[in-house]
Amino acid sequence: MNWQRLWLGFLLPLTVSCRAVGPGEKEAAVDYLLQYGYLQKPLEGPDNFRPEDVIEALRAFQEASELPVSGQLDDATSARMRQPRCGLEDPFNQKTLKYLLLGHWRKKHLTFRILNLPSTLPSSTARAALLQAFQYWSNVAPLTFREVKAGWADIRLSFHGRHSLYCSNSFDGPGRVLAHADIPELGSVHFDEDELWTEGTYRGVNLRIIAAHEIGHALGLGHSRYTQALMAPVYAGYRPYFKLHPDDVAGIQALYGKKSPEIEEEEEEEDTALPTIPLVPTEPSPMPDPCSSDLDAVMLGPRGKTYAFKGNYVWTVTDSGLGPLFQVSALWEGLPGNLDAAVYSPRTQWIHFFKGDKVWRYINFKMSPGFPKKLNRVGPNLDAALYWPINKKVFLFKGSGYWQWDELATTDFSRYPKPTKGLFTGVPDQPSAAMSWRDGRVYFFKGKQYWRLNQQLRAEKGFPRDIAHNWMHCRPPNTTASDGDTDSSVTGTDHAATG
Ligand SMILES: [Ca+2]
Ligand SMILES: [Ca+2]
Ligand SMILES: [Zn+2]
Ligand SMILES: [Zn+2]
Repeated sequence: MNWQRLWLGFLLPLTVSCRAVGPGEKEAAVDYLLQYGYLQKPLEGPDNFRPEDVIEALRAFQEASELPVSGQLDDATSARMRQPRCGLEDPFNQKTLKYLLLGHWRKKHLTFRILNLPSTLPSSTARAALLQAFQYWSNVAPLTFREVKAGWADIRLSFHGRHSLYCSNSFDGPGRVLAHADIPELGSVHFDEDELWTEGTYRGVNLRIIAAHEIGHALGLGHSRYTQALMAPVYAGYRPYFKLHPDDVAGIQALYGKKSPEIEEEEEEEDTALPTIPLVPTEPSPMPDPCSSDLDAVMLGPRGKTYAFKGNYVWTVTDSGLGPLFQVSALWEGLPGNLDAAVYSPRTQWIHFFKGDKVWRYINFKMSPGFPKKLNRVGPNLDAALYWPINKKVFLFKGSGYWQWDELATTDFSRYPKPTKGLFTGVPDQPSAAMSWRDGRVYFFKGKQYWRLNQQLRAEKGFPRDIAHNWMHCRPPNTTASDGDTDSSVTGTDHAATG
């Protein structure tokens, strides 16, 4: 790393703000600041960043990069942005100069699997580099990593390129983004197959160091503001005598504690005593029955597809019947099951999924960089979400209140939540799901029933009705043949015919 930093150090006094910056370079810088979380989408849409916001973002980036803080796009700043780096965001909004924690595993004995290797290294060298990468962490924290050659593993390492069937984040060819990883307890660690992966040389990109960095993410560490830490976002180059920075060690020990020799021995005994325990990926969850389940979330997705979510499963609802049940994570990689809410916005093409205090963003089935994020400005554990095409806003519901969110503006949430009943008349508190549908109506779902709202957002007469019968194409319950049922069969054709 050091020659690069030295080079920058020499360069700085000579070139700071001496040269006019071309428009292309400025755009690239804004893209970079956006991509890595220094700059947020502005009020007026994607093209108009307020100059003061860009300056502020540049200052934050320069501060985090240990560059002179000018707020100007000088040569040193541009050069820094061109350096190869990790694909994860730098959420450096806090001022503490300390490791950042993103989550942790609830166990200390983890398995890993190497799914493929780079073509640029002999496979034994590449494997040794990856194994060594795990060791940096197990040397300082009470963690063990056991390789498995088949089946599920907690941490899965693989190389992919610009396009990948199984990863929602594509890579960008040689240079720039080198690798990315999921935070706990997801476990994907991906390397850009277009890099020149090397070991023991200053040429190319050192596989061992980058793997150790990405495994750090997989274990729950975020980016460090110490540019010399392993967890710094920018690749600092090959170091023959590489070791963890004190900030890396403090970070992993904050998550998993310090390594103590006695604990290690105990754990090894445990491991040998139970060698044949099958590895279960996640707690198996029962497949829901669309005819008898309530729903976690519903969404009118891209291309007018209606999705219903329950537990770990999702299925589509069409006029002619239901699609097959898929694991949620099989369609949206990296997304957990048991969601709180889901909403697709035709305005931005963004799909937002909510669960607990987190939000995930996807475009189609690709997760956007930097997600999931923490839900800071609206309450956690939302009930439901919908997009309302009339005002092009996203509505988030919890309990008896709602937040109205403009996806492309910095919304002032200080006056929210507002009472749901003030805007949506006749709908239940704590809805289990909600959406605007193809017929232009808003639907609320709760338990086994749903409500349809008219253009004035009032629940229509004759509702609630039966979800299973009218949406899930289930036979009406044969126990009762009340007016409710005759009404339902009308709605069944009603909502099906309009699509
Ligand atoms: Ca790359
Ligand atoms: Ca829900
Ligand atoms: Zn990183
Ligand atoms: Zn990937």
